Amino acid sequence: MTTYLVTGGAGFIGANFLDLVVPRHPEHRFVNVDKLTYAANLQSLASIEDAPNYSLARVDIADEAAVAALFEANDPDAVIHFAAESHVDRSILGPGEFVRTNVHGTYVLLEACRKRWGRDGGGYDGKLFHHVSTDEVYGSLGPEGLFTEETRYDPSSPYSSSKAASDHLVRAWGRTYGLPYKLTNCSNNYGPLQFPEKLIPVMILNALERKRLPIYGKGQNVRDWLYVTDHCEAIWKVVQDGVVGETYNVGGNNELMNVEVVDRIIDLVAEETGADPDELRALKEYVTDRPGHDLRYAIDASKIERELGWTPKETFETGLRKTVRWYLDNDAWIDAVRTGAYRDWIEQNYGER
Ligand code: NAD
Ligand code: TDX
Repeated sequence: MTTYLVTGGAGFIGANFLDLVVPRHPEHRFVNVDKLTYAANLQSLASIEDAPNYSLARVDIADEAAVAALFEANDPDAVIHFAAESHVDRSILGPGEFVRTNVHGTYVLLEACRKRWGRDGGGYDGKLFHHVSTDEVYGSLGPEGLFTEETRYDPSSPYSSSKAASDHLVRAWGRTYGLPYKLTNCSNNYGPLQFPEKLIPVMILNALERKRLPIYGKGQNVRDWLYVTDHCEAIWKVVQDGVVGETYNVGGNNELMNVEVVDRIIDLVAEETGADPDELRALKEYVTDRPGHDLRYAIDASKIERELGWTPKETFETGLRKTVRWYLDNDAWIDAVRTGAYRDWIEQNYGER
């Protein structure tokens, strides 16, 4: 039996990950370590909350004493580290929490692993720190080229620079203390359970409610979209079969301009609900651009494909249809995330654009 501490397991990707691996691996124990911030939703974990190999620990990863007690109580073999402040626009309006959780929180976890597993503990044999990171650490591409694992770091936003810092800490703990680590840097995820502050759920829910569809700048920025379960399968594959000390880029080979994404959402919402697509198209509104807005992200995922045999299963068409259907079918989940704090955020972010 392996005990995995899965940080940030009540968020979008973490919950999809637990939903996939907990039922599939009754022989392992999964402890979800989550502070339960605005981005968490326990309803996302309804299908596994009673599983005998699953438990939840409400812990702030930046709290050294709480993390030490967590390690003492659970004696983990591996950490799969999803927990982060993840939204670029929030990082622009309030960067402090991003440094605290993403940088200091990662440091606290690394130190907890070093103390428990390192020279003073039982040793690093069979132990693993898997760090879940983003392609945004590489900065912005022009019209040509792809990010490889060798691309120089050049982050633009407080979010991406905090993730870049955390990547550097993980590699430094590997080189200096011998901590066994693996890293994945993934492109934009979409799918069920994504908090409605990110592009795709904002556009789906606004289209359903006939609210304006706010497109930053000219809408020409390009992102590489990957369905969330494809990302989760990639992480599990790297955790199981990846080489310690290696980094794997994960992407969907699926580059689209933001306006193209919005147009596809409009078509699908119209198709699924019988709405008039022209009425939905009229909701599109070009608003003030994001400061420091990266133009284009694109991933070369050939290393994980070649070395570990991972490829995405969903196309953007199949994945986006599933996603639209999921938001149509899950009113209770949507109501649960739309607290007063959510409404304040919408007002703050979009109010003056
Ligand atoms: P999310 O914002 O949906 O969820 C983050 C989770 O972390 C939440 O459950 C939150 O409660 C928890 N958390 C935040 N601060 C914490 C703290 N101090 N202690 C403990 N838990 C805390 O994020 P997501 O989109 O699921 O992203 C998960 C990870 O994947 C992040 O590390 C992110 O950088 C990375 N990533 C995300 C994407 C994407 O497109 N969403 C792409 C590539 C990489
Ligand atoms: O209302 C919007 N209008 C708009 O035009 C929003 C919310 C976004 N956008 C644009 C900005 C980006 O070019 O859409 C694109 C995608 O925006 P986000 O969904 O905020 O994602 P992004 O900034 O690309 O970052 C995401 O992918 C990489 C995640 O939030 C990160 O956690 C991940 O690391």
